[in-house]
Amino acid sequence: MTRSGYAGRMRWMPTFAALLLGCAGASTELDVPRPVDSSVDTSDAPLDATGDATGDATGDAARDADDAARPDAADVGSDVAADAGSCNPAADTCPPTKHCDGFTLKCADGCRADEGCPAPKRCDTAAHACVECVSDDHCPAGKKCVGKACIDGCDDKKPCPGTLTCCAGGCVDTKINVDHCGACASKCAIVNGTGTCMDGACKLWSCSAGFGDCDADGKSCEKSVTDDPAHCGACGAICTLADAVSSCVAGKCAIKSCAGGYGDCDKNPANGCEANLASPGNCGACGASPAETCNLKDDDCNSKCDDVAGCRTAVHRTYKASTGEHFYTVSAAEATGAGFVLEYSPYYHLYASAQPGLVPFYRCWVAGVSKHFYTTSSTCEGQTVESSLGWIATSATCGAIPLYRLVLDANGDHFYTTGADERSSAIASGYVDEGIAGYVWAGASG
Ligand SMILES: [Ca+2]
Ligand SMILES: [Ca+2]
Ligand SMILES: [Ca+2]
Ligand SMILES: [Ca+2]
Repeated sequence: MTRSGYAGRMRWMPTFAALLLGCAGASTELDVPRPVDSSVDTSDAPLDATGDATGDATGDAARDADDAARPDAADVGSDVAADAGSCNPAADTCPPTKHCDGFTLKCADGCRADEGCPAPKRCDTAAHACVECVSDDHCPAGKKCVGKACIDGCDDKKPCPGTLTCCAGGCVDTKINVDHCGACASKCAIVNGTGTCMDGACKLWSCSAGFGDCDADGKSCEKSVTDDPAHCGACGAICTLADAVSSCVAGKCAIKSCAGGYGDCDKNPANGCEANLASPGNCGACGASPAETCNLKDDDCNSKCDDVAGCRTAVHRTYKASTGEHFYTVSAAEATGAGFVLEYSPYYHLYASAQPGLVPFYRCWVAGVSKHFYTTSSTCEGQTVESSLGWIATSATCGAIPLYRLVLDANGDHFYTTGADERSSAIASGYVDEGIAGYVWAGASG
């Protein structure tokens, strides 16, 4: 070791140099502190050449000889040992788990090298702390050293392990990664849905609420299933509501309109237009119960036409054996007077007043045979008009039944019956069928 070696030591801790040199037994000339390093080096030369000559030749000679046999590090180590624990930060020989503190020049806690840390930790030689990593090289593939810790990351110099690909600084499996499906930045995007990356190809995973993959291409949820009655709530979910034209509202089947004669009276679209609007309580409209009136219609939808009192008038059937005349009258007294015997009271009914579709049923007198007959002819077919019994139907309306007309040529008696069997019997006994006189009602109402 030369004198410059001592000068170098003085560079780190000039104020401590006296103690160090004193312990080593160096010459007192070197004990003089040098305030500035550079000046030490330059001023040492003339010092050694002159005033130091004696000192160098004596005290230094023995130590220099010892120095020559050992490397500087060992030399310093021995100095540290000799100096009761002192060390040299520039040639740290502290145990690996410790380091030479630059201020105290003593071994302090904190690693000085990797071997001072439990594997696989590394020594952060600046902070003298055991850390996971100091540089990217200390991290496995697919991880980078950030903040002394290996975290996921990659770049050109730090590739990903195995078959993973470095995309946007991260290691991904492009076979399954939805953001990098098949290739970096190839995002697996599904129209109105979410996708999944399978073997590098983007596949439909699920559709967003209200949409469906109705063309089943597995790539898009192209169809809104909230407003199409053919795809209502789901693809192919057809709205088929009873007696209704369906619509789809918010993904549920709804009634656009009802078939004629039907109504959605319970406001429950599931059972369609469930109400027959020709039923009691829903007569003509939901909840409607119109009153029955004399109009040849079942106003209250109870399947009984004009089932209300006062619509019809009773016609009695009577017979006079002495003349063989069948007589029909609305007068009960007339039906039993002048030798007439009541057969049916009432026999049938006519309407008491005019209604659409009804015509007067005239009572006529045939002077030639002194008998009555009945016809819708306003001129009594050329005979004498006596009166009108009431109003008769020309078709089987409102529960009307046929009133058959026959005549017996032998005495000119006109016979009217509502019984087909009786008509047949009459024909069998000599009466001639004259067809249907009109349509009458068996009951006073209904
Ligand atoms: Ca599709
Ligand atoms: Ca309904
Ligand atoms: Ca009725
Ligand atoms: Ca009616």
